[in-house]
Amino acid sequence: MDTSTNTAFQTQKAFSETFLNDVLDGLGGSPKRLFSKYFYDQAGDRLFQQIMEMPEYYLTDCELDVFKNKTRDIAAGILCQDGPFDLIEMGAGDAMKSSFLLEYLVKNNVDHTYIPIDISGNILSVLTDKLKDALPQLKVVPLEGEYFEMLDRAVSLSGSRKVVLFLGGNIGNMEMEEAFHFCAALRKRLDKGDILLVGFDLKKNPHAVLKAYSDPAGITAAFNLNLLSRINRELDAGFDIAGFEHYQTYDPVSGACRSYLVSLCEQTVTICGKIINFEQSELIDMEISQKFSQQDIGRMAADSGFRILGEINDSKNWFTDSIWQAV
Ligand code: AVI
Repeated sequence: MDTSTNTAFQTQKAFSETFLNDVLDGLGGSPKRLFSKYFYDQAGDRLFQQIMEMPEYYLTDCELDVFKNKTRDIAAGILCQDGPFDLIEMGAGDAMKSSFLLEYLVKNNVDHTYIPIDISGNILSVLTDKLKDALPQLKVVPLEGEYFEMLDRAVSLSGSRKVVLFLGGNIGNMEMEEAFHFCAALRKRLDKGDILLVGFDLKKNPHAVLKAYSDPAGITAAFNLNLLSRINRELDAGFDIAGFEHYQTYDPVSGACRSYLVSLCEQTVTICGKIINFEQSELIDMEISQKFSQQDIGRMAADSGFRILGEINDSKNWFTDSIWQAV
């Protein structure tokens, strides 16, 4: 085994251990819970791709509307200071939305380096190749790994001011308290004057929200159930997938949109030799997709050490990209 294979093996082993511990902890507690960050194995990535293409799932189209049709406003917001900068994108994926901004910056000869961060090395190499073809003048420094580890690396490499993008409404997949800690941790790594642009899904007609997460074709249900299949595949577990059903809730007052799996009968599941008991109708808390008011966003920015420079909404005012400056 060469060193790189060995390192990859160690990384995979450490990941599996953490995954197992998180699953056993989460299902050993009351209420039972699993972390939605584990949704994204290969099958989960495919299902999420299908979700983004569903007519009911408006988030992607709304943020795409902002980046495609209000590119100049976004650029004006992040170019509040002169000089070169590093544009760091957390969870860049295929940069579907940010490529409109990159194209605009390149066309207008704005000096910057694009630093996409993603957990998937594969997606980063596809993105880097794509950008090399489409925007050969663009300087790209891809960083593969966990958000904060890679952000620390980006900050240590960076000689210029920083603009960080955190798009897609991913901040909604954290509980409010956790989201605040996340923003505060980001702030700690930035200098006064640096910029953070965060995509927030806004509170809206509750029917529209609920429809986006309980689609009639059952793709969101499959996305949730796939985590049980992943646990079966990777952690030597025996979930009977047909013994669970997806259930979605939305509380328009708090803005919390939550998904659960419901155990359809009393059952026992073995995971890596450990026995987990489920009562009939017992829930597993799977994911929060928080929706925000302007006040929520204002409070989060102020409490984590930022001031809001501007908010750019899609044409329906369903989604906002909020531009913050570190104070
Ligand atoms: C990735 N994230 C912003 C999605 C969301 O809307 O919370 C994940 C998702 N879960 C169900 N559908 C989409």
